[in-house]
Amino acid sequence: MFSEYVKRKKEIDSLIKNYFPRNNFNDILNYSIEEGKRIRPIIMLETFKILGGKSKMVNDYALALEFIHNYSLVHDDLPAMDDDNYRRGRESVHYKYGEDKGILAGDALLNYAYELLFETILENNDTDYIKAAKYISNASGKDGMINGQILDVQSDLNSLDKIKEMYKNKTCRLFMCATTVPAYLTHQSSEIIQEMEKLGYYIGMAFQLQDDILDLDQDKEINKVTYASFLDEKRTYNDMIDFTDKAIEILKKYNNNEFLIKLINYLRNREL
Ligand code: GRG
Repeated sequence: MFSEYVKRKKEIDSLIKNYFPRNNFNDILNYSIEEGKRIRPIIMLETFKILGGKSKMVNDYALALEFIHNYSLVHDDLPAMDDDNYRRGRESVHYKYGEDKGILAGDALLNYAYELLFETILENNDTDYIKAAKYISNASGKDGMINGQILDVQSDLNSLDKIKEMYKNKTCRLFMCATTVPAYLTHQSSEIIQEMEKLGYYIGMAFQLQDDILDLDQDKEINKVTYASFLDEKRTYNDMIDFTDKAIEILKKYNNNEFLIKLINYLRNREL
């Protein structure tokens, strides 16, 4: 990890640490949101800066996005989904606290994310803030991330196009929130909004392909269909580099892009 990334991660961690006041169920929620890499909120805060945003209310959108991401991981680990007993190097939420608590913790994080967004919107009377929140709800819902999960569990991933469609929804949509919400919050034109959507898509694809490469041996053992197991490591790596190049090409049009370009270069070499 490079030092500016560590600094920004610490900033997000300090917003998140013991976020929910301690009680039995809140302790489970705090456990659910600990230890992540915080990539999505970091990208959101940085894109906001690049687009000239100043207000602290972006923090609520960044936290809401991280909570939604964490809910998706808690539910993805459940026995009915991926059935994983470990995540982030420790016991997954349902394995530690029971399946019922895993379901409820995910539900609570999802609902709380919207409570946070409504609070911010109530304090700032601005249509673009509502559009930003709607963008997140669409990206996370049945036509976004949940659709990606449906495509994944349906198990008919017999073409690269189908795999790409699944990744676009399951992984990229939240990255697209990280780059597009700041465009709404800073009142950008529809051209810039679309460019930020592309940026998030390219970063998300690169991130997912890197994930595939890192998990390739393990995925082959369990016959899991991924971009990398469907093609091969070399072609997946080349495509991953193409996606990062496309993301960097967009960023080069903007000032103050140094950190995000460095982060993308870091992600393409990451080992975790
Ligand atoms: C709503 C039930 C339900 C599932 C949603 C998105 C999703 C489907 C499940 C998450 C599992 C998964 C492997 C998603 C692909 C995206 C991805 C690589 C997530 C891991 O993101 P990181 O590495 O996680 O940023 P950390 O732990 O660092 O926060």
